[in-house]
Amino acid sequence: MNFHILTLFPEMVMEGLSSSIIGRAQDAGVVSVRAINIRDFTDNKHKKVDDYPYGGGAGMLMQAQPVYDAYAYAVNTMSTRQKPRVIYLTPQGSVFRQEMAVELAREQDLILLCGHYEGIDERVLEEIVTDYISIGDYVLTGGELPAMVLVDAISRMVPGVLSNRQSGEKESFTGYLLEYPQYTRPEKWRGKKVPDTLLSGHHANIEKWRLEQSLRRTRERRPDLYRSYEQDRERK
Ligand code: 58G
Repeated sequence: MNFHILTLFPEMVMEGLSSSIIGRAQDAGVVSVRAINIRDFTDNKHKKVDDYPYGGGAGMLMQAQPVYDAYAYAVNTMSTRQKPRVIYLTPQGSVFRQEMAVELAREQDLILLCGHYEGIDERVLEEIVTDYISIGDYVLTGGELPAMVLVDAISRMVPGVLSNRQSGEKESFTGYLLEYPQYTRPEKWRGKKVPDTLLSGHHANIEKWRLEQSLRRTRERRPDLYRSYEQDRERK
């Protein structure tokens, strides 16, 4: 999986994705992340990339020209010949979900477009964007954090990024349910014991306990997900 991130803050995304599991996946060559600085592509002699919105209103907009030229550079320097999907991170997109991470992990290349200021001139978006994605219903100062969220969530669904033991497969099957609570040593901490079932070694009982916990936790914390889970079961 090759990510190409179009941004005004290349150091921010490269640093954020260089540690831990995603950093290791890059070292291993399973994932690559390249940040392309939109400012490097402006035709403006003062390196300006923004201007006032027609019709008035607050703030500035990123101009079409540098965004388009950065995009063209990304496509022309990619190994694949096919046209890649281009994701614009915006509060006006579809809210990102695990199933989308699974689907996007099958692509060979993805271009992520990060906006700043009050957004980007609509004409270049119409020209290049294939998917509008939001990471949640709030507004941020830039698309970089959402882009990093996508790179992380998509990368961990790419074969070879997680070890077999931590494999991301299960999530996609369990689908609508939250994870059960987990415990590690010591057996007793501040007077609180690890639940007996988990110490019993009785695997069928452990599975049953975990499912019950997942159901209760989902019902209490995410009633919306719980309803989807129930509806999904009714259909089967
Ligand atoms: C309104 C304000 C429209 C993604 C800003 C567009 C990006 C939140 C998300 C913007 C983002 C999210 C400029 C800054 C997009 C542009 C960017 N904020 N919820 N802000 O995924």
